[in-house]
Amino acid sequence: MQLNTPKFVNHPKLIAWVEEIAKLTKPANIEWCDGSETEYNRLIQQMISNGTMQTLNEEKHPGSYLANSDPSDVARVEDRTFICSNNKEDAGATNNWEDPTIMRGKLSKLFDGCMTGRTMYIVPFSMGPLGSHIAHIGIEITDSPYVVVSMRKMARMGKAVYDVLGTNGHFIPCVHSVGMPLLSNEKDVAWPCNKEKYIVHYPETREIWSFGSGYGGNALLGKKCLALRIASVMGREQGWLAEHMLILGITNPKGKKHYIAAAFPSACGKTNFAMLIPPKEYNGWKIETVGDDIAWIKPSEDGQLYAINPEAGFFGVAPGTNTKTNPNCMATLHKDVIYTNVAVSDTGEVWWEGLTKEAPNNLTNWKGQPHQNGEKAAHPNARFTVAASQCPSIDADWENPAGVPISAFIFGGRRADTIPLVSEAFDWVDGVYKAATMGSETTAAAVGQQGIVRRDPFAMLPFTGYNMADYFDHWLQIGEELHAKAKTHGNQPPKIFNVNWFRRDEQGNFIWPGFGQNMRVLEWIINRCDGQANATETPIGLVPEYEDINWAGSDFSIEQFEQVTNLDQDQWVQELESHYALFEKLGGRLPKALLERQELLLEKFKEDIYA
Ligand code: SAT
Ligand code: MN
Repeated sequence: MQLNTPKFVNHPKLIAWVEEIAKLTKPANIEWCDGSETEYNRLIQQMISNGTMQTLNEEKHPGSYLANSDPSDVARVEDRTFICSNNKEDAGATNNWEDPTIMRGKLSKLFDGCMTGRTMYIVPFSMGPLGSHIAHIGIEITDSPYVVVSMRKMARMGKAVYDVLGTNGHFIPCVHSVGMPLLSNEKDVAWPCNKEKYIVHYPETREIWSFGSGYGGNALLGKKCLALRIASVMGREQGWLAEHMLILGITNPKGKKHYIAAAFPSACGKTNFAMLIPPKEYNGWKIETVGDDIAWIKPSEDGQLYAINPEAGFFGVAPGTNTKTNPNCMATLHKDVIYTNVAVSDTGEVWWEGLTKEAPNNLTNWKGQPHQNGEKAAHPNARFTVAASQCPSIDADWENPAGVPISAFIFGGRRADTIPLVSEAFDWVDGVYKAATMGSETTAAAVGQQGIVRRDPFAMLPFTGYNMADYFDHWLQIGEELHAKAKTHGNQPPKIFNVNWFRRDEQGNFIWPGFGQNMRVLEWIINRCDGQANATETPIGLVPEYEDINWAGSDFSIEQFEQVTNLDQDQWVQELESHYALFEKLGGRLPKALLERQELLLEKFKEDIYA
């Protein structure tokens, strides 16, 4: 096997690792990616000729392509995702664990010869601005050209990464294979993948190994695997946070700007919220986008938190996105997009549920078959992959290596009932308790049943690379240090809020209009941070009354407000029981402060509600 190491790679350890992986996986060729446009176009053309991708209407979708996956490979596979720490306890009760020695044995068998007949690509990437002190470099070895072209949009990918790495810089090794050796007499399939899948993390050695899937969350290893699971472990050791959060900037008519970071589970509207356009009555208000999925957050010496978006692109959910729900996103998609699992019309235009009211005639669905009424044309987890720089609302500081200062955290689940539209935590510990016990209905972003409420602490259930109880403790410690420093320097640490855009009426319809109307809640949140809005105390936090929200241009009634904010006794008793169940599952390492909060909550609850 010829390594053909190019001149721009001068890192003996990296070269030795590539050689080792090549020996194991036995590819037919090795390509060191340089991230150039020529390389990108060549790979796209190659995928068009073997049927992985198709071109779209050049006028409507310049530079854009569509890939439809194997129907069995459409989402993250949580039950096949493993945190293989040396000790089981360090992975904790919410992660799948396997002994690292046993897992290495299994994987070495699976990876042995798995790239036969394929090209092995070496993809250098930086999470965070290239060369910035907060960025981390990864090298992904993959046999999927779809992964290569997607990584070029989602991360800073290419030759310049090697300049930063030099001869001995640190990188996180990521190995990915679709797990389908190609024998010389076989014709390749359009989307190779293996029934058997493994998404494996070794937190102590900071390695990622992914086998059998080509889907984004399982295969673009810079994203969930590195920037969340491995980064969360690094953050805990080094005193920072890696979170499943969007980051947005909000400027009021007086020109005062705040940044907020908001955690929602996958497919709960992070991209829409990050690109929100305020209602027209909000003259002079501006929302700008820093990131839509991941935030790396570091405390400063004066008691503030600074956040960066480690990514360079958006891998967003297409269904439901349209010129009303997210005009900024639609504008972002005007060119150079890779679509996955959307439908396409006979004129080469993409379509998904919710893009327009009616599906166009002669539509081909995401499985490549004629679309039938009553069936989904696009997969519910169909995605677009696009460079963040194309977004009209992108913030001027989105690549600032120092990050942006965070004024508030928002946590939101998808809940048909129980959880009110918005509430403010009493203090940091209370906020951590609420985030820790957050529940949300499952979505199509992960394989499995949908619409089931599960506890999704901090929207990080599938993404925390270590023991969840330790993760809560890390948040508590960061808060403690932050408050001490902030006090000394006269700064205000971020406040913590909970939101729920998804309350439904008895007919199952959403009550809150959402999207741009979320601005009204955001304004209340920002005003609370500035000490300029009223709140009423309830057992579960501080909440606005109807008149505390700005309703200019809205016909949302006081009755409807009551419906999205009311606290139902029975539902809350059940809710608290499910908090108990989570805490029981997490066991002995759970911070005492959270158990105390739970007792306090129960007491308050009884006092206020049963009184
Ligand atoms: O598929 S991804 O994990 O990248 C998206 C998501 O589920 O949040
Ligand atoms: Mn996500």
